[in-house]
Amino acid sequence: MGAFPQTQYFTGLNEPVGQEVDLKGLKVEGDLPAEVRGSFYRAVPDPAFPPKFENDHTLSGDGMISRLSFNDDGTADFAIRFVQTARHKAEVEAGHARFGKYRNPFTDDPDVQGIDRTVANTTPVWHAGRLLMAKEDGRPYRVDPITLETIGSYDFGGALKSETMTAHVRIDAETGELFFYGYEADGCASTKVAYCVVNPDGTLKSEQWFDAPYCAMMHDFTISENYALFPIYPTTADLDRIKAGGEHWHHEPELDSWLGVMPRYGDVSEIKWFKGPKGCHSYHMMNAWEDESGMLHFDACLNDTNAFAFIREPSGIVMGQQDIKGALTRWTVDPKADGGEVTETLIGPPGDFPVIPAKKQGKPYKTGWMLTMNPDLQGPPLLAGPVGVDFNLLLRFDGMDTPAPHVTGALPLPPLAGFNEPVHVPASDPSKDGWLVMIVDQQTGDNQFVHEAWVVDAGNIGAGAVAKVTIPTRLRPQVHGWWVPQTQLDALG
Ligand code: V55
Ligand code: FE
Repeated sequence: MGAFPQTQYFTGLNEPVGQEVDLKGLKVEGDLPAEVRGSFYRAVPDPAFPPKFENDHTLSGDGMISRLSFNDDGTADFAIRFVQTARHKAEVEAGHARFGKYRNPFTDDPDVQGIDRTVANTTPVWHAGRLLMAKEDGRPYRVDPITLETIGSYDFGGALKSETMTAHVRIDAETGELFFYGYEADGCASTKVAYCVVNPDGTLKSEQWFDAPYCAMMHDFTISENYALFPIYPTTADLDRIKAGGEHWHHEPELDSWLGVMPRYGDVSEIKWFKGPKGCHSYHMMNAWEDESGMLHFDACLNDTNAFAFIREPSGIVMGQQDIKGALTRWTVDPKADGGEVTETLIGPPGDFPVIPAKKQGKPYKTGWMLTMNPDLQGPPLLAGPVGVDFNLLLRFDGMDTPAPHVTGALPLPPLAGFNEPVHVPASDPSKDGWLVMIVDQQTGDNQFVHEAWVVDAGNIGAGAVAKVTIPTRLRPQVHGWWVPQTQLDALG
């Protein structure tokens, strides 16, 4: 077995860990709010073996599912397990990597052709009492929410036809329905997109297929009360390139972006396409909502190019990470119009990992939170994650349902520290803001790190953590998380 490449994706905080742990009765310092009772699940990519290709990166890492549970007695438990994907098992069996480049099956060892190559490493999705580890290049894996044992690849009881399911689903808290899509639904570099609605009991209610304007990396989407919104940004796949052993994604700055809008219970033939700016890209949307006049607003963390250097570089885009321009950006369209162009408004600073209360999904909302870089940092940032630098400032926005949202709170970290994406824990009193829970990483020496879970008052983030749990084991950066209240875990029986 060779060594891991000595690149930013495999060194420092990004150094692979690959250790399954079970830590019980961890001490919670400070005042843990009674409302923070439940489990914080996290998806963590962590390659078990050095990759076949030196230019491999974060997105290929084997999925690990992590659970931080806050106990009745005021302590916390922490566990992490590999998702036992078919790919992980095939590699453990051989003792080395057998699958090749990110989303390029033509670079795999011949004897693993046909084995499901997804790594289930992006989002733990909780719906209808099931926990799914999702990644956009394949179907999710179902995991036991208590033991973290892998149950197996999940296809909604045989109902799902799409070969893929996105890692970014949307749940309407009022109806309990799960909305999702899968792109490249029938194979590598296909334009087919499957749009799916899942009943509150977890049964698949509908699956409809449509064609995207081109094969794009469709990482996230949104719903509003009446519509489903599909953004298309020009990070594109090409089958010939992939067959020749090239990268799955290239970013194309000269290509238009699009926003597809359809009635969320309608027929895919009703999709209208609204044109956006050329060359832009967003990984995550904060929300979509309709105002009183019926205009539809789509709020996204938009950049002028793809945020990942390992996508820009093979595309011939030469620029430093710090030269990317971005903003929390609103695209407004009249959903009754027959297409046209989006109206773009910049409503906040650059950043990513937007968070809103689950009950505001698809609805006019007042408040959101987001991670960004602290412009006043008095020292070096923490080098980690897929872009190479960790976010170190948490912001709160209010007035999201107005034309001019504004920053109403900020929590900066010191040098050499970074936030992982927070989850929102609702308050029992709906007029209260609830809590944000997240892992904070801090570098304390040469290849030495401290990892803490922070519980922050979502209504007063500037006050910092009201409670903290030190996690006494090395952690790799997380992608997305999910909060599951204890009442829902108890209801599993
Ligand atoms: C992202 C992450 C992925 C992926 C595609 O953060 C995009 C964006 C962790 O895997 O496969
Ligand atoms: Fe994501």
